[in-house]
Amino acid sequence: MFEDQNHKLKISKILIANRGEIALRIMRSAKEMGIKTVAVFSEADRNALHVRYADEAIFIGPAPSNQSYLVGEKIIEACKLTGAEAIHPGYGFLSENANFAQMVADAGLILIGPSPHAMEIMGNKLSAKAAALKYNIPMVPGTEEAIKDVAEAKERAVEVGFPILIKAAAGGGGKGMRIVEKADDFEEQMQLAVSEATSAFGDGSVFIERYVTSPRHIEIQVLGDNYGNIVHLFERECSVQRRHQKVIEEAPSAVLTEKIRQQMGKCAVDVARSVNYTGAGTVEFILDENLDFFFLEMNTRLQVEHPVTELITGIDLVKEQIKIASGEKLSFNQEDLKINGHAIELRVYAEDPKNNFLPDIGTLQTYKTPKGNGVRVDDGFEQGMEIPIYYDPMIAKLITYGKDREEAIERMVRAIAEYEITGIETTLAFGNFVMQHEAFKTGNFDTHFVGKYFNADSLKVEDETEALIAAVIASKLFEKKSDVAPSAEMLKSNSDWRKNRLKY
Ligand code: MV4
Repeated sequence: MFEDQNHKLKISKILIANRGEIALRIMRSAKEMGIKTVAVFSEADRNALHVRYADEAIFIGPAPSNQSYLVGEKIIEACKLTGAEAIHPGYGFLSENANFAQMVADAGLILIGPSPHAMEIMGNKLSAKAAALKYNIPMVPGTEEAIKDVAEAKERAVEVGFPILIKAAAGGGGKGMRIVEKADDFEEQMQLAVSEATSAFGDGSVFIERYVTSPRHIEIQVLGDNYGNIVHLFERECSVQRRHQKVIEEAPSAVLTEKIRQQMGKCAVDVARSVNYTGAGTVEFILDENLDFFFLEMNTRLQVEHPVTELITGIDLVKEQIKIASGEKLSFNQEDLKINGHAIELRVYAEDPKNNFLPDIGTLQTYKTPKGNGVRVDDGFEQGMEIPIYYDPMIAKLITYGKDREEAIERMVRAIAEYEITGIETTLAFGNFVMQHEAFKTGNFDTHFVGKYFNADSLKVEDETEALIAAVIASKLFEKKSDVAPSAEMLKSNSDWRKNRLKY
């Protein structure tokens, strides 16, 4: 590390404290910037792509992440061994751990992310809301502090109006949430919520909010530098999710007006400002049927779905993170940022949508990614590799871009059809179902989309229809004794038929 003439701290080597697609994603931007990369890997990842892509790689322990990717001391030790000056934590693992952020600073290293203080405040929903109160940010009515007295809380619940939602202050991703329909159920649900929060987070603090029954989940990407400049990079719509696991995200949202977009963007910047936020972050809102929005929480990391924002803004978020951590000023202001076109991301999970999304592990016998105009695939595997059971079941992110939403959807349908994965079940067919669904196509959906419209039969019917169409075409061609009649070989499976159908 040295200071150049402009007194900017330059980073020459970054350690990526992560694995899979996000480790590769980060290394690619580092490489473009002329920065050397260090991978870390567990026993399960000896042959992983992120290890081969990096300039150097350090073994950090057994497969279970609590003995490898989650051990801060091992990560810092790997920096010392290799001379890496900075750490990019990616998402998950140590990325939102304020203690780790402090350890990194104490070791004289740079964490590519916000300050330990910002992480700590935003790591708790109550302190996050308290910080945001400094500004005029719309929030769902409820309690502003952790509930100590159940009777008092019940009075407040009656005031706010049922249904209400009990939330764990330390929670994330919907864990520890309980809906209470009526006052009679309050005490019981309260007890359950506290014990759930205690066992899940070691912190039984809960609070209540009015339950917004059919919200859309919309989040705003922000970037802040070390000189007080904070901008937003518009919204991502993340309503298509299943049990708090996002499956499809897009930017921009099909429903925001320019006015609401500006208001939400300003609120997001204010939330970030309330903790002097630096780096990339995401401010999460829910939006109700009247297009009223409410601040929920802030995620202090680079998110899985960041590519859709990159595609519509032309900004490389990882490069910006690195530049900010190096002490550079943001090179653009809010007025420089514009939305161009539309992007959609499908998370390709090793899960079987025909079988209640049961995780499906195994070997990628065939793995061929789609290509062509407007298609980006962020992945971390190749054909022949095994999906380890120890980590997140996401294999890849398929991202399409178009001049407008319709074109992005059409490209997604085409790219899904081109994507060939055998050996494991994936959420590709589920993605196709969503893309073809009227509610999705018209933009008329909320967080209940999956529960409302999808069941295992949704895909089986599609399979049968395809098989039927194939059979009808085959028999017609056979009747005509056409010399282009498909052979038995061509018809033996759906995927073979799919590959060959363009020929007739
Ligand atoms: C809510 C809500 C309705 N009303 N809060 C779920 C995850 C966490 N980040 C916040 N969540 C919600 N909070 C109030 N007052 C509905 C949800 C919610 C949700 C939010 C975003 C994305 C998907 C969701 C699915 C179910 C519930």
